[in-house]
Amino acid sequence: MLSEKEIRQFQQDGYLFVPGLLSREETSLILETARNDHQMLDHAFGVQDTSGRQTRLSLWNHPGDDLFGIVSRTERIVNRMEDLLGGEVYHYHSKMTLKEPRVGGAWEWHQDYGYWYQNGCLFPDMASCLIALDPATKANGCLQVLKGSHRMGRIEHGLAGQQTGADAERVKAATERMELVYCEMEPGTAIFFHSNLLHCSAANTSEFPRWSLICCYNAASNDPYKDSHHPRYTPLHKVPDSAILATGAKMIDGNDSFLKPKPGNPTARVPGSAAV
Ligand SMILES: O=C(O)CCC(=O)C(=O)O
Repeated sequence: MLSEKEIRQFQQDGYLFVPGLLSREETSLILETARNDHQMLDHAFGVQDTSGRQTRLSLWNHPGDDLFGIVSRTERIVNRMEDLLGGEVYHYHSKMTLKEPRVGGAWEWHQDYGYWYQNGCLFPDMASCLIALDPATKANGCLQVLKGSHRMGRIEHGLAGQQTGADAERVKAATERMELVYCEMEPGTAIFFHSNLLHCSAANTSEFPRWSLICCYNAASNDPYKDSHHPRYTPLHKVPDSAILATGAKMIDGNDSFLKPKPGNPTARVPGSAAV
């Protein structure tokens, strides 16, 4: 599915863009379905950044037969993940991030493996596929990555607002030495990124929302040694790429694997919360 060159690029940079991973028709279908999916939206929770602004996300562990579950099981995503991680992968979780106009807060600098390490995953053989549903621009707080930073290995993480951020001294040193890439993306474009890639995003100060679907995977060979709020190895049932349009606007129904913050403590079940 991916060329040797693309795999080498991912290994070198820690990320790979796939323009047009989803067609216009598929992307509009997903965004429209998301905006009307009450179960998904009712499970969304807010996470504050260091300035007190809030960004919202809805997160579920197991992919169902609804449209979002189907997207995360399509061959075009899963086969690419398997090429990048070097073998069978399973679905670790998916999240819809809802960065609303003028209010959507920032995500502090972090590595996803800064959190997932705590869940008993011995190796950073994990990665995410972020699909832009709205146009992602600097103005609406697009993802930012530090090119090649995954090669630093896991960095210590500590509290930053209601989120957990990577050690500030190391982030500063890294930003002085590595290229900062603003991931401006058309709807339907995806970025596959390594779990040790340092990333963040600024607040959304624009008039436009930035919703993204982020599907996260773990290598089957990296089955966590202990239970956590994300699943241990669970076989992933791939579906053909045509399944997205064939499924249509099927909303989430009866998925009991949403992550729920405890009342009064939005991050209680979400260590660090940003990379959850
Ligand atoms: O898309 C974003 O703004 C960042 C999301 C993120 O950092 C994460 O979910 O780990």
